Amino acid sequence: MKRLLTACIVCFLVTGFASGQQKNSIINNVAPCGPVPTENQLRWQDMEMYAFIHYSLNTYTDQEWGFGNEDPKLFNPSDLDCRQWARVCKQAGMRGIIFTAKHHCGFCMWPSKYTEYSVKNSPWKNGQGDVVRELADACREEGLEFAVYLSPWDRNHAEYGRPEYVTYFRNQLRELLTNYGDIFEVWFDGANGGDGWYGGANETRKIDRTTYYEWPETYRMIRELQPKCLIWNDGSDRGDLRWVGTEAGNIGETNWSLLNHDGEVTWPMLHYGLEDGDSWVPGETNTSIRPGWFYHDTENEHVKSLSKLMDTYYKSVGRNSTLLLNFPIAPNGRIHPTDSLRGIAFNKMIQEVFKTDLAQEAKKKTQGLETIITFKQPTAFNRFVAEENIRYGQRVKKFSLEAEVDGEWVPLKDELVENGDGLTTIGHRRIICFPTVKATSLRFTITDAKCKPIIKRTSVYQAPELTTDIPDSGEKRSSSLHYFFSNPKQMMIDWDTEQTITSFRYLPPQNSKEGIVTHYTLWASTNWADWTKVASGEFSNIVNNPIWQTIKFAPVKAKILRLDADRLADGERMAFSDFEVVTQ
Ligand code: FUL
Repeated sequence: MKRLLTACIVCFLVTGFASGQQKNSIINNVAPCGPVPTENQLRWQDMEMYAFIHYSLNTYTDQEWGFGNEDPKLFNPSDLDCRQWARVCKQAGMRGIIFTAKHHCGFCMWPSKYTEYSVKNSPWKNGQGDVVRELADACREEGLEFAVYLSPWDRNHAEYGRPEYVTYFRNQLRELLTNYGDIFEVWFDGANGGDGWYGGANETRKIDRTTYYEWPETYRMIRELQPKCLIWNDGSDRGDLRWVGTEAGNIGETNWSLLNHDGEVTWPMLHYGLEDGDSWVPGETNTSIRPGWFYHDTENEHVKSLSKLMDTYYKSVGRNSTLLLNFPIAPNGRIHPTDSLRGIAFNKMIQEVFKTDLAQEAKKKTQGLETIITFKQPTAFNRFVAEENIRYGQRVKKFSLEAEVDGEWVPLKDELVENGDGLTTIGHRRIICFPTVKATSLRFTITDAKCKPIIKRTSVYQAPELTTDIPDSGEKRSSSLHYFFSNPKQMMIDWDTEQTITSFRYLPPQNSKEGIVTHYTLWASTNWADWTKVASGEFSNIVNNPIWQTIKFAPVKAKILRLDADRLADGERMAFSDFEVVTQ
């Protein structure tokens, strides 16, 4: 195995290994290694997951990009509820929301005083409404951070392409940065298709992205108005954060948080960062929970599955990036129940996977660049997490992982990485996924680093397998009902609207006793937070005679039902052939 020849000491700052005082003294002696993050970037990186919300006239025209001539009168949601958005996002584990205050069509979701093309000329709330305000308030109530997407490309504005438009754009940005409290990020989409309505000109307008928007001037204004705000810009001027070169929801397995301040940025630089870059510009992985960014009825069946979302998590947060996950708003003004459920299930699964750090109870020994975690007894695990203290720069280039099985060291590979380069870069957090291994010890070896590595934490987990016998995407849909498994022994059933429920019916698997629920508890909730026990008991003789089982109870109001499998006839996961809910 290749090792560094320099005698390096890995500073482990895990609780229990170094006391608080030791921590400080170790850290105080460390010199930064290359570019380092700003306080804003450090805070941002800790957010890990936050939501995008796409909502505009497109929602009513079934488009992804509006042309700029869509009628503001189309904006008239029956049930717009920013609190619902914020609640869903919070339960989905999002720490903030970035809202499309203005998308490419130019329609403003706040009553900007610089244009007539906004909510003020829509029938919604008789033109008195302000979606940006409602969402900013809702975020604050839920303890979420708030941010705005303001499209530089504006297909409505007559002056787009001329200097007057840049003044208009800056005026709008000033409104957003002064009237809505703290803004954690501004998102300047670089898309520019050229053609548009442009106040009736209906033509193609090309701009020079490197000069037209005069970004340095705009950045100065942002820094002055919102000193804690991060700038995302995939245009020519380097902001604080970078795009990762794809909207599919993944960043490179090698991911340096560095770029060069000047010069062209190529796709590999976006996706993998630049090992020797001169500036700290970390990658933000943006993707939508659906195929599109805006809501389309036709995509209701294509909301990303739980396993796809977990894959996205591992390939973003697990690769030294953050995850910006989009929830589109449906025409009624709410997040669709399928998206909410999937988002919530996603967060629950993350909590489930990272619930117990198996390394806590184990013995950890670090010598030079090698750490051995020895378990009390052979232990099954399938996830390894390493975190660098990035405050002092990103240092680790390569590392290896091995498990000791029956006295032999077996190499562990990242199953989400196809190339043969081994394990590369750590950064803020690197999660390595591999098939479950039962081992007595785990060896983590840093084989190449730019400077003396500073590892903040290492941890080990056993994630439940997401196997096909628990469908993570094929929700049962009878009328407006959806269901999913929040864990192998718990099924959630949700409706778009509150129901009065009188019984629940369960048909067990017909050909095997594996997964048959013999003892159950049924819970009801109207808000995901408060649960009322509806019934509990046993399904008598269910194994020998696997027929429909009916649980009857006094009518109960619920939006969500939860079935806990308290005991199974066999196996570790509940299973069923069918179920029904009887409503009044
Ligand atoms: C892209 C835009 O063109 C899409 O409409 C969407 O807003 C996405 C986040 O960025 O560049």
